[in-house]
Amino acid sequence: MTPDLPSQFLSGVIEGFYGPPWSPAERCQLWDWMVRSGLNTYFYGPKDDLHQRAIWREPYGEAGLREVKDAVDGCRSRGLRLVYACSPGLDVTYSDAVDAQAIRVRFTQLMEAGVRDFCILLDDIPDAMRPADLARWGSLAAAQAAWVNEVYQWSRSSTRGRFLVCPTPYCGRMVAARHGGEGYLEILGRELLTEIDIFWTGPEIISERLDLEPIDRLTRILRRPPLIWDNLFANDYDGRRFFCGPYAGRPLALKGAVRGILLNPNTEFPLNFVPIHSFGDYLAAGEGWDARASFMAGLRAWWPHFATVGNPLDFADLVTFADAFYLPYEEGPEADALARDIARCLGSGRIPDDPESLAVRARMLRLKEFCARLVDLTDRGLFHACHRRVWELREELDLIDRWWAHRIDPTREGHPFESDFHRPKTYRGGLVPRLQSLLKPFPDGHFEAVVAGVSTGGDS
Ligand code: GDL
Repeated sequence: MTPDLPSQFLSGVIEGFYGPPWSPAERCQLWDWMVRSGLNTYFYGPKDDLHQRAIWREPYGEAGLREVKDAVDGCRSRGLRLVYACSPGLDVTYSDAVDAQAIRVRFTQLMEAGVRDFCILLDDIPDAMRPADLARWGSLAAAQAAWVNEVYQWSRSSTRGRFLVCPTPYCGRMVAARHGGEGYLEILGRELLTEIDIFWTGPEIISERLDLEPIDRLTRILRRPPLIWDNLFANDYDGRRFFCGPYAGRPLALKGAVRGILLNPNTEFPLNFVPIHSFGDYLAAGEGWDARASFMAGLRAWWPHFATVGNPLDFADLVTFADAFYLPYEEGPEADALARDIARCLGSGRIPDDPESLAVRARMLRLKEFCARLVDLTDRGLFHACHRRVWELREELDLIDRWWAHRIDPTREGHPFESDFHRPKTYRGGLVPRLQSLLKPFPDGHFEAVVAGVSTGGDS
């Protein structure tokens, strides 16, 4: 068997979000997109496949196993590496021989189905230790390193594939908060066999930037370069957004500083077209990375998916629309400029009926109309994937437009503004907005309680 050392740079996509896993058909589509973009690795680890976490000890049944085999065949026929994950961390006892046997049984089942590359995910678990583990190892990192080493070494008699682990603290903020215990990364780096790849999401779970200096420091601590689990485009944590912007905030030199980069993207599969396209551009780029140019190229390639059963849409409107769902830390320039211009018109206190303001209103209406027209997409999967977010954007634009009409109508002067279509409780109703109104977040990350409309810093 050819040794498969961590020399290959892993580039690919992680199915590793919370929420409904992708369908077999979506995975086939993904692999085709990956091949076209020059990516080499598909990682299977959806949090809500019950066999991943909740019932990790139970072997897959017939239907589950068929999906595994389809994934093996689908990846193999396209020359892609398939990494299969298991997340035992919620209730594993590292010192329990029965649990050690359970992971071997699971991996044996997967090997028999043709899987060669594995991952043990220990993210998103409490860092409390069972007394037996504490007595034997003294720290969570030592217990996990011993456990993973053991499984890794056992697996070597059957596979030379890559072996990955996601640590319990997997970003800078968690380490700073001592999640996983004091010295977690140092112990893991020292005790985990160096062939095993260690995931890292950057300074944050959702990292705006991945800079070289912290990665170099981490490499020294881990005694190997990390493998990046990139949540830039993940949206499982935010029901109102998706992200179809470019791969941004990562210097090209990052590619030479890590063992690989895998994207854990939007839960709604069809919305990942531009992110994967742009990531492919980034991987291929030799020097000079223009994220916006890559975004525009990705949008042009995505454009055929916006064919409709009626009059064709306008590409310029797609740019504004995609800018509205760009990246977690920024809107794209067109949407950003539109939001600023609308805010200026609404906030000036004067009647917004001058030509400049009316031009802003016209731009806003174009975006609203584009949202409304998406119902005509022939790609129904794409329409369904973005429908709820698009509905919400359209409603907000519609409300502002009604306000605008009210303001410039001399017959309404002095009357309060109301909308027939945005009524109390059916519009922005429910428990979530009520709760959201109680704690106000500030840009620096702190929150203040809001008491009867006034925010208070509590003790301060
Ligand atoms: C996480 C989870 C991931 C989830 C993402 C975004 C890792 C290693 N784990 O913390 O499954 O999709 O946040 O919510 O990132």
